Amino acid sequence: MTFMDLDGRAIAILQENDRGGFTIPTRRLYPFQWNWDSAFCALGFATFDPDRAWQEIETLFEGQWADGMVPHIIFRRDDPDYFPGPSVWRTPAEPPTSGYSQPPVVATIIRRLLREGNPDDTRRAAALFDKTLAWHRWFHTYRDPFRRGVIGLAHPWESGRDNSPDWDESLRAVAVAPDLEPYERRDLDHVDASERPHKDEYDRYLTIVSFGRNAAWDADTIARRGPFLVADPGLTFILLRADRDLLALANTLGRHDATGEIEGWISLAEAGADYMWNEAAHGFCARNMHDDVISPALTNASMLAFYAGAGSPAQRTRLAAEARRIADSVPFLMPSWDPARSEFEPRRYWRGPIWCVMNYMIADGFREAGEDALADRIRRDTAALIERAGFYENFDPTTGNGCGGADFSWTAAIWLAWASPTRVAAAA
Ligand code: 9WN
Repeated sequence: MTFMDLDGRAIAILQENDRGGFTIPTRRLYPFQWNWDSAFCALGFATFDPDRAWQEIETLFEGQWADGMVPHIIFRRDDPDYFPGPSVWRTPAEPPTSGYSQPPVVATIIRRLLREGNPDDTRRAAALFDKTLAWHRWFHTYRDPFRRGVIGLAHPWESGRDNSPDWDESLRAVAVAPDLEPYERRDLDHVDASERPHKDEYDRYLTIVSFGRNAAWDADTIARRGPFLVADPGLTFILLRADRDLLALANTLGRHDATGEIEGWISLAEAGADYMWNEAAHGFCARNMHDDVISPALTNASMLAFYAGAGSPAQRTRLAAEARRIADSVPFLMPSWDPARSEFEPRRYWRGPIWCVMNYMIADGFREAGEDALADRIRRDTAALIERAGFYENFDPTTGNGCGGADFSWTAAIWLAWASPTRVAAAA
């Protein structure tokens, strides 16, 4: 396929996965609206249907809870292809949703839509401002309960990096509920088991869900007394970057009433990043917020320090050196776990494979930090992976083969918005 053919195919994927105002990530495997997937889809739609881009974010906020949280899945209706569906979550939400959130990339994406859009977009951004502010406040309140300036996840699904070895030790410490309801996974009907989490992990995922259900999904109880709270470089750095973009939006939109609160969050996070610094790994790593045990290795989320503008110059120099080491060790960047580690599995999701959305954010950060060679390599690799394998959910960094679901919405969106050579030419 030529680049133009791939552009056309990417548009077709977004249109085929459009369910009327919102987009599913891929057929069958993920048949609902997912939080950060939708935000990235908006970037793709913006390249050919700007109105539809805004609508994607507006429908995402239809799922927002009264306490400000924007859930990681909006179900709207049940679908036998996915487990666990709304009957397992039993949240009090309408439309039915899950009970955890996902990385808040929305403010950053709204800012980009506004920058590249037309004057009427200001009205749509203004209408989304308070909702986004409330969601950020929810993260700072309920996912940083000890006011450390880092954001913890209450469930691996909240990180968006569900099966990362970052959670292994904290997850092992979760005792599987003896009264766990029997369940049947559906993901294994659609994707090979070698690319998905093990049963041990699913038992614990569902045990954590049952804690939330038994706590009637009270955010304070979940954060303070729940079985799992791990500070995540991914959530922390994505929120720090999103806070900076929300602050810029507040200034553009004349919302000076909000700037003091957002500036406070930014200062806290800039100071808090040190909590996740792992001297042995030369980077920022996940850390259990109850027992302070730190994860041993770098991930693609560690590399988001540049995107967030976090870390001292010395820390950033060491982290960039690690990125170059990893770049020399695999044909394609950026693996989701350090390939030098024994836990590295190039095809099992979040334990090695590459995600285009992570690459987009990491490269953006490297570019802003003046690390142009790394930024260029990541963009070239992303384009090459899609050209060779197609629009897969994720990719094996050792072979470039596609893994997980096919015809994947956010992969198509990232192609259109950033990786396609036609996009690079248009932006030049
Ligand atoms: C659970 C939809 C989602 C992504 C996540 C990714 C995967 C779901 C799952 O798919 O998670 O949320 O069932 O595996 O890990 O990042 O948003 O694409």
